[in-house]
Amino acid sequence: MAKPTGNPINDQLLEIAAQNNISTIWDRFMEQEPHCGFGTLGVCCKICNLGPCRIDPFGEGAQKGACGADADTISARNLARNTAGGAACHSDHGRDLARTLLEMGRGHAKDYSIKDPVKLKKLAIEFGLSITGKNELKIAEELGERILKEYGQQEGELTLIKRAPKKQQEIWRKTNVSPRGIDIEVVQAMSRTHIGCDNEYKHVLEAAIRASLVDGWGGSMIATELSDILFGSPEPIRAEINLGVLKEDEVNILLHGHEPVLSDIIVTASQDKEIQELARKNGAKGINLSGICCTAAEVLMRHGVPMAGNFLQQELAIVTGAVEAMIVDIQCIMPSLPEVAKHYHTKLISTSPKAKFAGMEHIEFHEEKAMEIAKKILRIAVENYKNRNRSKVNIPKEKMTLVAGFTMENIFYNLGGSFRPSYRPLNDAIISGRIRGVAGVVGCDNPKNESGMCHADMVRELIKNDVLVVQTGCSGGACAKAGLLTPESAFKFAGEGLREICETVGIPPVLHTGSCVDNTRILTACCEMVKEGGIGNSIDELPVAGAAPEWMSEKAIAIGWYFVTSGLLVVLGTPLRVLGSKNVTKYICNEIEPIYGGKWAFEGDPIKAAHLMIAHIDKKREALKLKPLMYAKICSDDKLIP
Ligand code: BF8
Repeated sequence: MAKPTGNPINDQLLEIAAQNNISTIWDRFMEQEPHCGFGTLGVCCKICNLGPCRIDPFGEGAQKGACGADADTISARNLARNTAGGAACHSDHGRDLARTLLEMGRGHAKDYSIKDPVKLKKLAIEFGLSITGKNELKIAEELGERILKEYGQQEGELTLIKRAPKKQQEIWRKTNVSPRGIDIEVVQAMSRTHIGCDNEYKHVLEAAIRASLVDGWGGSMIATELSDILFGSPEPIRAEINLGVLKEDEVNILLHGHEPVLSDIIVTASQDKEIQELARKNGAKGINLSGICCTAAEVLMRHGVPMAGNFLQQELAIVTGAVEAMIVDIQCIMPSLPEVAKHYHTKLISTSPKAKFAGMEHIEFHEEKAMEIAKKILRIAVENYKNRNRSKVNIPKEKMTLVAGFTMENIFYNLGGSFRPSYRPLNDAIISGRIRGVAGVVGCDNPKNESGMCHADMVRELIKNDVLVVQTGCSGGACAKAGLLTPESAFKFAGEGLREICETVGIPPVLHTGSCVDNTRILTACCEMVKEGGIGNSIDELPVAGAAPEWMSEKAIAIGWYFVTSGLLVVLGTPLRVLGSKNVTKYICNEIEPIYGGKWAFEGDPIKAAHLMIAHIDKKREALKLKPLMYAKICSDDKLIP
């Protein structure tokens, strides 16, 4: 059986899985141990068929691959390809939303509508469109076309780069990384890293940086904006999280993946009278939707749909025996799910033209027939309720409440600017020393760690030290399960200064801002903090830091890169696979800071990692000559003096 995960609910379900001979991610992870040292250090090259080649990190064996590539070239190329993979995923997500907007504007996707017309118009103007005399559909059509053009743009600069402070834009131009279009930078990261192409490691990493910038200031930012326009800009909302949200007497349907184009329609379709009636006819009291992974964050923030679990809990959700259907689209969906589902009645339905899974039923989703397809899928789920084997049902009792739905816009109001929306209250709280600074804690959960414990430990340490935390993705889920995402948690866990702010405004000390593409909300919030003034003229001057304590996906690498090159320190719980090259490690963890203002750091202990961030925030406060902290705390490298 898998080793204990540090999370009692997971352990309880893992025991049931073991009794039934069901292999889970923890078992397969252990089978892989010890992990290949060459791969871990980034010095295994599989790019061409001269190899695979590997460099001896101890300097005794081969120091060059068959083509002559050394550890610097190999690890830089691997990292650039990972970054391109992550950027491609997020950017394709944004592209699909642009296509949905376009099809809706053309009248072909009638089940969608504009939910945030103010944002639609604002974004259209930002993209240089004239909106005078045009109705919303026309604007949507033109904006969809305009954004899709930006994907294929060959020269110039991305439109949304202009949101960044001037200094960041100048740095990117000066270092030749300002992205021209979205697709070109991803393609070029791949072409430059082909055998015998770009070999000088810093130059190879330039391709990685460009690809990451098209993610942060392109594809992901577009995905966030268009999701708000099409599905509604989130508002703070109270909801529930953890596998305890599954219900004994209702049809449990899990929405898993990333793109809200299908999941949002499923939420509407599930309220349809005919579907509800069908549920009752099949013996259920109703339909209980809940989410896994970032799709969960999308429907949680907009509809209050509970979040069943994070990435690591997707198999365990099926092991509860109470799930009638899991509907998946793209990203972070384990190929193992059909094997787990064989032991239960759960139907697995894949829906994206981009992703099929051996052993899953595929019902392809198309925007033109959104509602029809959503209802078809729901009927399958509902009719499966009668097949539930009660003797196999083990729904854990544990669930937690959370408040989610914070955005760059509504934070204006939540931080006390009700009459004059403004970041002033936040900046003033930082200037006066009530809040020390802001930390973005984001990313996946990983069996290398203890099921989300690293996130919670790190975040508790940060808020204890008056650092306001913003979160996305599975990290937000992990901290919600630890009870950190309620206003009440400020009383229990926050330092005195942060607690005062949270009490006054009624917000949690940890703000959930959505899915992984919504990390761009953190970028835009940083831009607003700079604009408001008093805490720096560029992102790299802000007392802000980022972390992904349990990262695992390529998307996390792309996200980390765009934060680093936008000026922030990013601390990872496990290192990027570059340690086999001293030069690449030194470059990305040190030498890059004077160029871009940010850098990478690797620290496995979440408390020490929190203190790296606090020390960084303090360094920025000092440079800005801000007032001492109101409730003085001095941070040394490894210890806080209260
Ligand atoms: O995009 S945090 S495990 S679900 S990659 Fe995946 Fe990581 Fe979760 Fe969402 Ni993000």
